[in-house]
Amino acid sequence: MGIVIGVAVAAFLTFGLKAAAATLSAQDLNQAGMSPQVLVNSLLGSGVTASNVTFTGSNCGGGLFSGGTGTIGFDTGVVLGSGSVQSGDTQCNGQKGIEGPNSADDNTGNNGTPGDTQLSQLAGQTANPPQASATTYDAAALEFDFVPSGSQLNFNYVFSSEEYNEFVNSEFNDVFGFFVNGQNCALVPGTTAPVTINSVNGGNPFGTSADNAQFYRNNDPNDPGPPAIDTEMDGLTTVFTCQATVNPGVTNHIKMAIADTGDSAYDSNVFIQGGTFSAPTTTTTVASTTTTTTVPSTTTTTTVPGTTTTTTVPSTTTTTTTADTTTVPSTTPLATTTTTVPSTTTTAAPGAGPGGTSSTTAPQATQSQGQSSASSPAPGQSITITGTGFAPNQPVTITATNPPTSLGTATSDPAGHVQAQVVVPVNAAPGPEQIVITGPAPGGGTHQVVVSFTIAATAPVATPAVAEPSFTG
Ligand SMILES: [Ca+2]
Ligand SMILES: [Ca+2]
Ligand SMILES: [Ca+2]
Ligand SMILES: [Ca+2]
Repeated sequence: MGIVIGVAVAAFLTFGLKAAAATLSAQDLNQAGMSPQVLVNSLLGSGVTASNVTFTGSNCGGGLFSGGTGTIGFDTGVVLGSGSVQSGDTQCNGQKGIEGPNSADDNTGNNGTPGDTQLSQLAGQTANPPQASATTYDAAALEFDFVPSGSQLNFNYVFSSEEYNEFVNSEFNDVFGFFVNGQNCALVPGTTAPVTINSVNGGNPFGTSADNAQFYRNNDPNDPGPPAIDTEMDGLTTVFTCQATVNPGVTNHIKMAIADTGDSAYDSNVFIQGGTFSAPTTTTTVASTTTTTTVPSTTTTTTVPGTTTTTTVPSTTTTTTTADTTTVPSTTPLATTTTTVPSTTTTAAPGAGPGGTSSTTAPQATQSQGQSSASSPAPGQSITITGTGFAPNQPVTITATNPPTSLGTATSDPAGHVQAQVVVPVNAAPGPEQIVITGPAPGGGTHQVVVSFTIAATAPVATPAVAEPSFTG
Protein backbone atom coordinates (compact mmCIF):
# COMPACT_ATOMS: atom_id res chain seq x y z
CA MET A 1 0.00 0.00 0.00
CA GLY A 2 2.81 2.31 0.87
CA ILE A 3 4.36 1.61 -2.50
CA VAL A 4 1.11 2.40 -4.33
CA ILE A 5 0.81 5.75 -2.56
CA GLY A 6 4.43 6.50 -3.33
CA VAL A 7 3.89 5.85 -7.02
CA ALA A 8 0.80 8.07 -7.04
CA VAL A 9 2.71 10.93 -5.42
CA ALA A 10 5.60 10.48 -7.83
CA ALA A 11 3.20 10.55 -10.79
CA PHE A 12 1.62 13.76 -9.48
CA LEU A 13 4.99 15.41 -9.06
CA THR A 14 6.04 14.38 -12.55
CA PHE A 15 2.88 15.88 -14.02
CA GLY A 16 3.46 19.09 -12.09
CA LEU A 17 7.01 19.39 -13.38
CA LYS A 18 5.92 18.76 -16.96
CA ALA A 19 3.25 21.44 -16.72
CA ALA A 20 5.75 23.96 -15.38
CA ALA A 21 8.29 23.19 -18.09
CA ALA A 22 5.91 23.59 -21.05
CA THR A 23 7.74 24.06 -24.33
CA LEU A 24 6.87 26.34 -27.20
CA SER A 25 4.46 24.87 -29.76
CA ALA A 26 2.07 26.13 -32.43
CA GLN A 27 -1.27 25.09 -33.94
CA ASP A 28 -1.77 26.44 -37.45
CA LEU A 29 -4.99 27.31 -39.29
CA ASN A 30 -5.17 23.85 -40.91
CA GLN A 31 -5.99 22.27 -37.55
CA ALA A 32 -9.53 21.36 -36.45
CA GLY A 33 -11.32 24.14 -34.61
CA MET A 34 -8.92 26.80 -35.80
CA SER A 35 -10.03 29.91 -37.68
CA PRO A 36 -9.02 33.55 -38.05
CA GLN A 37 -11.84 34.40 -35.61
CA VAL A 38 -10.27 32.08 -33.02
CA LEU A 39 -6.97 33.93 -33.42
CA VAL A 40 -8.62 37.32 -32.87
CA ASN A 41 -10.65 36.04 -29.90
CA SER A 42 -7.41 35.00 -28.19
CA LEU A 43 -5.95 38.51 -28.54
CA LEU A 44 -8.80 40.60 -27.14
CA GLY A 45 -8.35 42.17 -23.72
CA SER A 46 -10.34 44.82 -21.91
CA GLY A 47 -12.17 47.62 -23.64
CA VAL A 48 -12.36 46.24 -27.18
CA THR A 49 -14.83 44.34 -29.33
CA ALA A 50 -13.91 42.96 -32.75
CA SER A 51 -15.71 42.11 -36.01
CA ASN A 52 -15.12 41.54 -39.74
CA VAL A 53 -12.12 39.23 -39.26
CA THR A 54 -10.18 38.24 -42.39
CA PHE A 55 -6.94 36.34 -42.99
CA THR A 56 -4.90 36.61 -46.18
CA GLY A 57 -2.16 34.08 -46.89
CA SER A 58 -1.43 30.41 -46.39
CA ASN A 59 -3.04 28.52 -43.50
CA CYS A 60 0.54 27.40 -42.75
CA GLY A 61 1.45 31.02 -41.90
CA GLY A 62 -0.97 31.71 -39.02
CA GLY A 63 -1.97 30.07 -35.76
CA LEU A 64 -1.95 30.03 -32.00
CA PHE A 65 1.09 29.28 -29.86
CA SER A 66 1.51 28.25 -26.23
CA GLY A 67 4.33 27.47 -23.84
CA GLY A 68 6.24 30.62 -24.78
CA THR A 69 7.03 31.96 -21.31
CA GLY A 70 10.62 30.72 -21.22
CA THR A 71 11.37 31.47 -24.87
CA ILE A 72 9.27 34.23 -26.40
CA GLY A 73 8.67 36.17 -23.19
CA PHE A 74 4.95 35.47 -22.78
CA ASP A 75 2.96 32.25 -22.68
CA THR A 76 0.25 32.29 -25.34
CA GLY A 77 -1.10 34.23 -28.29
CA VAL A 78 -1.14 34.47 -32.08
CA VAL A 79 1.82 33.72 -34.34
CA LEU A 80 2.02 34.95 -37.94
CA GLY A 81 4.86 33.73 -40.16
CA SER A 82 6.31 33.82 -43.68
CA GLY A 83 6.58 30.00 -43.78
CA SER A 84 5.27 27.25 -41.51
CA VAL A 85 4.41 28.27 -37.95
CA GLN A 86 3.72 24.66 -36.86
CA SER A 87 6.31 21.92 -37.20
CA GLY A 88 5.16 18.66 -38.76
CA ASP A 89 2.02 19.85 -40.56
CA THR A 90 2.07 17.63 -43.67
CA GLN A 91 -0.09 20.15 -45.56
CA CYS A 92 2.80 22.61 -45.35
CA ASN A 93 6.27 22.37 -46.86
CA GLY A 94 8.15 24.18 -44.12
CA GLN A 95 11.10 22.27 -42.72
CA LYS A 96 10.00 23.34 -39.24
CA GLY A 97 7.80 25.81 -37.44
CA ILE A 98 8.61 27.87 -34.39
CA GLU A 99 9.28 24.90 -32.10
CA GLY A 100 12.73 24.30 -30.74
CA PRO A 101 15.40 23.21 -30.64
CA ASN A 102 17.09 25.48 -33.15
CA SER A 103 18.33 22.87 -35.60
CA ALA A 104 19.21 24.96 -38.66
CA ASP A 105 20.43 28.39 -39.71
CA ASP A 106 18.12 28.49 -42.73
CA ASN A 107 14.67 27.12 -41.81
CA THR A 108 12.43 27.72 -44.84
CA GLY A 109 8.84 27.21 -45.86
CA ASN A 110 7.77 28.35 -49.31
CA ASN A 111 4.05 29.05 -49.05
CA GLY A 112 3.79 30.28 -52.62
CA THR A 113 1.59 33.21 -51.65
CA PRO A 114 2.10 36.83 -52.72
CA GLY A 115 3.75 39.60 -50.79
CA ASP A 116 2.00 42.68 -49.43
CA THR A 117 2.20 46.21 -50.82
CA GLN A 118 2.26 47.95 -47.43
CA LEU A 119 4.97 45.60 -46.17
CA SER A 120 7.01 46.10 -49.35
CA GLN A 121 7.04 49.86 -48.67
CA LEU A 122 8.08 49.29 -45.06
CA ALA A 123 10.86 46.90 -46.09
CA GLY A 124 12.09 49.53 -48.54
CA GLN A 125 12.33 52.16 -45.80
CA THR A 126 14.86 50.08 -43.89
CA ALA A 127 16.59 48.53 -46.91
CA ASN A 128 20.30 49.07 -47.35
CA PRO A 129 20.32 51.57 -49.03
CA PRO A 130 16.72 52.82 -48.45
CA GLN A 131 14.38 52.58 -51.43
CA ALA A 132 10.72 53.17 -52.21
CA SER A 133 9.79 49.51 -52.08
CA ALA A 134 11.30 46.03 -51.75
CA THR A 135 9.57 42.93 -53.14
CA THR A 136 7.96 40.73 -50.50
CA TYR A 137 6.75 37.08 -50.55
CA ASP A 138 4.70 34.66 -48.46
CA ALA A 139 2.72 37.40 -46.71
CA ALA A 140 0.31 36.49 -43.90
CA ALA A 141 -2.14 39.19 -42.81
CA LEU A 142 -4.78 39.11 -40.07
CA GLU A 143 -7.23 42.01 -40.23
CA PHE A 144 -10.28 43.05 -38.23
CA ASP A 145 -12.43 45.98 -37.19
CA PHE A 146 -12.58 46.87 -33.52
CA VAL A 147 -14.42 49.33 -31.29
CA PRO A 148 -12.25 50.56 -28.39
CA SER A 149 -13.63 52.02 -25.16
CA GLY A 150 -10.59 54.23 -24.64
CA SER A 151 -8.37 56.24 -26.95
CA GLN A 152 -5.12 54.32 -26.34
CA LEU A 153 -4.63 50.87 -27.91
CA ASN A 154 -1.90 48.59 -26.51
CA PHE A 155 -0.67 45.07 -27.19
CA ASN A 156 2.59 43.16 -26.74
CA TYR A 157 4.60 41.35 -29.39
CA VAL A 158 7.96 39.78 -30.31
CA PHE A 159 9.52 39.59 -33.79
CA SER A 160 11.85 36.72 -34.76
CA SER A 161 13.63 35.47 -37.87
CA GLU A 162 15.90 32.94 -39.53
CA GLU A 163 17.55 35.82 -41.43
CA TYR A 164 19.55 36.50 -38.26
CA ASN A 165 22.46 36.90 -38.14
CA GLU A 166 23.90 36.10 -41.57
CA PHE A 167 21.52 38.31 -43.61
CA VAL A 168 21.41 41.38 -41.37
CA ASN A 169 21.81 44.52 -43.53
CA SER A 170 21.20 42.54 -46.72
CA GLU A 171 18.32 42.78 -49.21
CA PHE A 172 16.57 39.92 -47.33
CA ASN A 173 15.09 42.36 -44.86
CA ASP A 174 12.01 40.42 -43.69
CA VAL A 175 9.36 42.79 -42.42
CA PHE A 176 6.11 42.95 -40.50
CA GLY A 177 3.70 45.71 -39.53
CA PHE A 178 0.72 46.41 -37.32
CA PHE A 179 -1.27 48.96 -39.29
CA VAL A 180 -3.76 50.70 -37.00
CA ASN A 181 -6.05 52.76 -39.23
CA GLY A 182 -3.23 52.58 -41.78
CA GLN A 183 -0.42 53.67 -39.41
CA ASN A 184 2.25 51.12 -38.39
CA CYS A 185 2.67 50.95 -34.62
CA ALA A 186 5.44 48.30 -34.67
CA LEU A 187 8.26 50.76 -34.10
CA VAL A 188 11.64 50.48 -32.42
CA PRO A 189 11.00 52.00 -28.95
CA GLY A 190 11.76 55.71 -28.84
CA THR A 191 12.04 56.00 -32.64
CA THR A 192 9.87 56.13 -35.74
CA ALA A 193 11.78 53.22 -37.35
CA PRO A 194 9.77 50.09 -38.17
CA VAL A 195 10.96 46.87 -36.53
CA THR A 196 12.78 44.74 -39.13
CA ILE A 197 15.89 42.56 -39.46
CA ASN A 198 17.89 45.67 -40.35
CA SER A 199 16.59 47.87 -37.51
CA VAL A 200 16.98 45.45 -34.58
CA ASN A 201 19.95 43.10 -34.63
CA GLY A 202 23.30 42.19 -33.12
CA GLY A 203 25.29 43.20 -36.20
CA ASN A 204 26.71 41.31 -39.18
CA PRO A 205 29.19 39.81 -38.55
CA PHE A 206 27.61 39.37 -35.14
CA GLY A 207 28.93 41.93 -32.66
CA THR A 208 29.89 44.54 -35.24
CA SER A 209 27.82 47.66 -36.02
CA ALA A 210 24.68 46.36 -34.32
CA ASP A 211 21.37 48.20 -34.58
CA ASN A 212 19.37 48.69 -31.36
CA ALA A 213 21.17 45.68 -29.89
CA GLN A 214 19.61 46.27 -26.46
CA PHE A 215 16.37 44.90 -27.92
CA TYR A 216 17.97 41.88 -29.66
CA ARG A 217 18.20 38.30 -28.31
CA ASN A 218 20.65 36.22 -30.30
CA ASN A 219 19.84 32.53 -30.88
CA ASP A 220 21.95 31.83 -33.96
CA PRO A 221 23.15 28.20 -34.12
CA ASN A 222 26.65 29.15 -35.39
CA ASP A 223 27.17 32.80 -34.72
CA PRO A 224 28.50 32.25 -32.13
CA GLY A 225 26.23 29.36 -31.03
CA PRO A 226 25.16 27.14 -29.51
CA PRO A 227 21.59 28.52 -29.43
CA ALA A 228 20.27 28.95 -25.89
CA ILE A 229 16.60 29.76 -26.59
CA ASP A 230 14.31 26.79 -27.26
CA THR A 231 12.84 27.93 -30.60
CA GLU A 232 13.86 27.39 -34.23
CA MET A 233 14.20 31.13 -34.69
CA ASP A 234 17.82 32.37 -34.92
CA GLY A 235 17.11 35.74 -33.29
CA LEU A 236 14.28 37.48 -31.47
CA THR A 237 13.40 40.93 -30.22
CA THR A 238 12.61 41.60 -26.59
CA VAL A 239 8.92 42.08 -25.78
CA PHE A 240 7.70 45.27 -27.45
CA THR A 241 4.40 47.08 -26.93
CA CYS A 242 2.45 48.53 -29.81
CA GLN A 243 0.87 51.79 -28.68
CA ALA A 244 -1.55 53.63 -30.93
CA THR A 245 -4.06 56.40 -30.57
CA VAL A 246 -7.48 55.19 -31.68
CA ASN A 247 -10.99 56.61 -31.94
CA PRO A 248 -13.04 55.49 -28.93
CA GLY A 249 -16.58 54.28 -29.37
CA VAL A 250 -16.42 53.91 -33.14
CA THR A 251 -15.07 51.34 -35.60
CA ASN A 252 -11.28 51.28 -36.09
CA HIS A 253 -9.28 48.84 -38.24
CA ILE A 254 -6.07 46.90 -37.75
CA LYS A 255 -3.98 44.80 -40.13
CA MET A 256 -1.29 42.60 -38.60
CA ALA A 257 1.00 41.33 -41.38
CA ILE A 258 4.40 39.71 -41.99
CA ALA A 259 6.33 38.69 -45.12
CA ASP A 260 9.64 37.52 -46.49
CA THR A 261 11.64 40.16 -48.34
CA GLY A 262 13.89 39.55 -51.38
CA ASP A 263 12.93 35.87 -51.64
CA SER A 264 10.65 33.41 -49.84
CA ALA A 265 13.42 31.62 -47.93
CA TYR A 266 14.60 31.90 -44.30
CA ASP A 267 11.28 32.55 -42.60
CA SER A 268 10.29 35.12 -40.00
CA ASN A 269 7.56 34.96 -37.33
CA VAL A 270 5.86 37.56 -35.15
CA PHE A 271 4.24 36.62 -31.82
CA ILE A 272 1.36 38.71 -30.41
CA GLN A 273 0.54 38.16 -26.74
CA GLY A 274 -2.93 36.80 -26.03
CA GLY A 275 -5.34 38.99 -24.08
CA THR A 276 -3.26 42.13 -24.43
CA PHE A 277 -5.10 43.80 -27.32
CA SER A 278 -6.85 46.36 -25.14
CA ALA A 279 -8.06 49.93 -25.00
CA PRO A 280 -9.69 50.48 -21.60
CA THR A 281 -11.30 53.78 -20.72
CA THR A 282 -8.95 56.08 -18.90
CA THR A 283 -10.39 56.93 -15.52
CA THR A 284 -9.95 60.27 -13.83
CA THR A 285 -11.48 60.34 -10.37
CA VAL A 286 -12.78 63.48 -8.75
CA ALA A 287 -12.83 62.99 -5.00
CA SER A 288 -16.16 63.05 -3.24
CA THR A 289 -17.15 66.19 -1.40
CA THR A 290 -19.42 66.62 1.61
CA THR A 291 -21.02 69.93 2.44
CA THR A 292 -22.78 70.45 5.77
CA THR A 293 -24.85 73.52 6.48
CA THR A 294 -26.30 74.05 9.99
CA VAL A 295 -28.86 76.65 10.86
CA PRO A 296 -28.77 77.11 14.65
CA SER A 297 -31.91 76.71 16.62
CA THR A 298 -33.66 79.77 17.91
CA THR A 299 -35.73 80.21 21.04
CA THR A 300 -38.29 82.91 21.47
CA THR A 301 -39.91 83.54 24.82
CA THR A 302 -43.01 85.64 25.13
CA THR A 303 -44.34 86.43 28.53
CA VAL A 304 -47.94 87.39 29.01
CA PRO A 305 -48.73 88.17 32.63
CA GLY A 306 -49.43 84.85 34.22
CA THR A 307 -48.22 82.63 31.34
CA THR A 308 -44.90 81.89 29.74
CA THR A 309 -44.71 80.49 26.20
CA THR A 310 -41.46 79.22 24.84
CA THR A 311 -41.20 78.41 21.17
CA THR A 312 -38.16 76.57 19.89
CA VAL A 313 -37.30 76.29 16.22
CA PRO A 314 -35.00 73.30 15.90
CA SER A 315 -31.68 73.55 14.21
CA THR A 316 -31.46 71.98 10.81
CA THR A 317 -28.49 70.27 9.28
CA THR A 318 -28.29 69.53 5.58
CA THR A 319 -25.55 67.25 4.30
CA THR A 320 -24.98 66.87 0.58
CA THR A 321 -22.57 64.23 -0.63
CA THR A 322 -21.31 64.06 -4.20
CA ALA A 323 -19.74 60.68 -4.86
CA ASP A 324 -16.51 60.07 -6.70
CA THR A 325 -17.05 60.67 -10.38
CA THR A 326 -14.94 59.24 -13.14
CA THR A 327 -14.79 59.51 -16.91
CA VAL A 328 -15.99 55.94 -17.29
CA PRO A 329 -19.11 56.57 -19.36
CA SER A 330 -21.15 53.93 -17.59
CA THR A 331 -20.43 55.18 -14.11
CA THR A 332 -23.56 56.46 -12.42
CA PRO A 333 -22.72 59.41 -10.21
CA LEU A 334 -24.23 59.28 -6.79
CA ALA A 335 -25.84 62.35 -5.34
CA THR A 336 -27.55 62.18 -1.98
CA THR A 337 -29.17 64.79 0.15
CA THR A 338 -29.64 64.05 3.82
CA THR A 339 -31.76 66.18 6.04
CA THR A 340 -31.58 65.62 9.75
CA VAL A 341 -34.58 64.53 11.73
CA PRO A 342 -35.91 67.72 13.33
CA SER A 343 -35.36 68.06 16.99
CA THR A 344 -38.37 67.92 19.20
CA THR A 345 -39.96 71.16 20.17
CA THR A 346 -40.45 71.59 23.85
CA THR A 347 -42.54 73.95 25.85
CA ALA A 348 -40.84 74.63 29.09
CA ALA A 349 -40.14 77.14 31.69
CA PRO A 350 -38.24 80.24 30.71
CA GLY A 351 -34.65 79.53 30.06
CA ALA A 352 -35.14 76.34 28.14
CA GLY A 353 -32.12 75.61 26.02
CA PRO A 354 -32.02 75.21 22.32
CA GLY A 355 -33.26 72.03 20.88
CA GLY A 356 -30.73 71.85 18.08
CA THR A 357 -29.38 68.57 16.89
CA SER A 358 -27.36 67.10 14.07
CA SER A 359 -26.89 63.75 12.52
CA THR A 360 -24.11 61.95 10.79
CA THR A 361 -24.41 60.62 7.30
CA ALA A 362 -24.30 56.84 7.11
CA PRO A 363 -21.89 55.30 4.59
CA GLN A 364 -23.60 55.01 1.24
CA ALA A 365 -24.02 51.84 -0.76
CA THR A 366 -22.79 52.92 -4.17
CA GLN A 367 -23.09 51.29 -7.55
CA SER A 368 -21.61 51.79 -11.00
CA GLN A 369 -21.41 49.91 -14.25
CA GLY A 370 -18.41 47.90 -15.39
CA GLN A 371 -17.31 46.50 -18.67
CA SER A 372 -16.90 43.07 -20.24
CA SER A 373 -14.38 41.97 -22.87
CA ALA A 374 -17.23 40.33 -24.75
CA SER A 375 -20.69 41.79 -25.37
CA SER A 376 -22.35 38.44 -26.01
CA PRO A 377 -20.25 35.60 -24.57
CA ALA A 378 -21.36 31.99 -24.56
CA PRO A 379 -21.93 29.90 -21.42
CA GLY A 380 -18.56 28.60 -20.29
CA GLN A 381 -16.60 31.33 -22.09
CA SER A 382 -13.78 33.08 -20.26
CA ILE A 383 -14.18 36.85 -20.26
CA THR A 384 -12.39 39.77 -18.66
CA ILE A 385 -14.48 42.17 -16.59
CA THR A 386 -13.41 45.56 -15.28
CA GLY A 387 -14.81 48.05 -12.84
CA THR A 388 -13.72 50.88 -10.60
CA GLY A 389 -14.72 52.89 -7.56
CA PHE A 390 -13.48 50.50 -4.87
CA ALA A 391 -11.22 51.21 -1.91
CA PRO A 392 -7.59 50.50 -2.87
CA ASN A 393 -6.06 47.04 -2.40
CA GLN A 394 -9.21 45.43 -1.03
CA PRO A 395 -10.71 41.99 -1.69
CA VAL A 396 -13.86 41.91 -3.79
CA THR A 397 -16.31 39.15 -4.59
CA ILE A 398 -17.66 38.36 -8.04
CA THR A 399 -21.08 36.81 -8.62
CA ALA A 400 -23.30 36.12 -11.59
CA THR A 401 -27.03 36.79 -11.20
CA ASN A 402 -28.61 34.48 -13.79
CA PRO A 403 -28.49 31.99 -12.15
CA PRO A 404 -26.94 33.23 -8.87
CA THR A 405 -23.39 31.85 -9.03
CA SER A 406 -20.21 32.74 -7.19
CA LEU A 407 -17.44 33.36 -9.73
CA GLY A 408 -14.61 33.93 -7.26
CA THR A 409 -12.73 36.82 -5.74
CA ALA A 410 -10.22 39.46 -6.84
CA THR A 411 -8.35 42.39 -5.31
CA SER A 412 -8.65 46.05 -6.26
CA ASP A 413 -5.51 47.83 -7.40
CA PRO A 414 -4.06 50.97 -5.72
CA ALA A 415 -6.37 53.12 -7.85
CA GLY A 416 -9.45 51.15 -6.82
CA HIS A 417 -9.83 49.40 -10.16
CA VAL A 418 -10.66 45.72 -10.50
CA GLN A 419 -9.90 43.57 -13.53
CA ALA A 420 -10.68 39.87 -13.37
CA GLN A 421 -10.99 36.96 -15.72
CA VAL A 422 -14.12 34.93 -15.04
CA VAL A 423 -15.94 32.09 -16.71
CA VAL A 424 -19.57 32.67 -17.67
CA PRO A 425 -21.64 30.00 -15.82
CA VAL A 426 -22.11 26.98 -18.07
CA ASN A 427 -25.79 26.89 -17.09
CA ALA A 428 -26.40 30.56 -17.89
CA ALA A 429 -29.57 30.97 -19.96
CA PRO A 430 -29.43 32.93 -23.22
CA GLY A 431 -30.48 36.54 -22.68
CA PRO A 432 -29.55 39.36 -20.32
CA GLU A 433 -26.96 38.51 -17.66
CA GLN A 434 -25.27 40.58 -14.99
CA ILE A 435 -22.03 39.95 -13.11
CA VAL A 436 -21.69 41.96 -9.91
CA ILE A 437 -18.37 42.88 -8.27
CA THR A 438 -18.88 43.77 -4.60
CA GLY A 439 -16.29 45.29 -2.27
CA PRO A 440 -15.52 48.14 0.12
CA ALA A 441 -16.06 51.72 -1.09
CA PRO A 442 -13.27 54.27 -0.50
CA GLY A 443 -15.18 56.14 2.23
CA GLY A 444 -16.63 53.09 3.95
CA GLY A 445 -19.76 51.21 3.06
CA THR A 446 -20.12 48.95 0.07
CA HIS A 447 -19.50 49.53 -3.62
CA GLN A 448 -20.89 47.40 -6.40
CA VAL A 449 -19.95 47.31 -10.07
CA VAL A 450 -22.53 45.77 -12.36
CA VAL A 451 -21.28 44.29 -15.64
CA SER A 452 -24.21 43.76 -18.02
CA PHE A 453 -24.16 41.75 -21.23
CA THR A 454 -26.18 39.24 -23.21
CA ILE A 455 -25.56 35.50 -23.16
CA ALA A 456 -25.23 34.30 -26.75
CA ALA A 457 -27.96 31.97 -27.92
CA THR A 458 -25.54 29.67 -29.73
CA ALA A 459 -22.09 28.50 -28.81
CA PRO A 460 -19.39 30.53 -30.59
CA VAL A 461 -16.15 29.14 -31.91
CA ALA A 462 -14.01 27.49 -29.33
CA THR A 463 -11.83 29.70 -27.21
CA PRO A 464 -8.10 29.16 -27.74
CA ALA A 465 -6.80 26.02 -26.26
CA VAL A 466 -4.37 26.31 -23.41
CA ALA A 467 -3.72 22.64 -23.67
CA GLU A 468 -0.37 21.08 -23.20
CA PRO A 469 1.80 21.36 -26.28
CA SER A 470 1.22 18.57 -28.72
CA PHE A 471 4.59 18.84 -30.38
CA THR A 472 7.35 16.96 -28.67
CA GLY A 473 10.15 17.71 -31.10
CA1 LIG B 1 19.96 32.22 -39.84
CA1 LIG C 1 16.99 28.32 -37.02
CA1 LIG D 1 8.97 31.69 -46.63
CA1 LIG E 1 13.05 35.48 -45.33
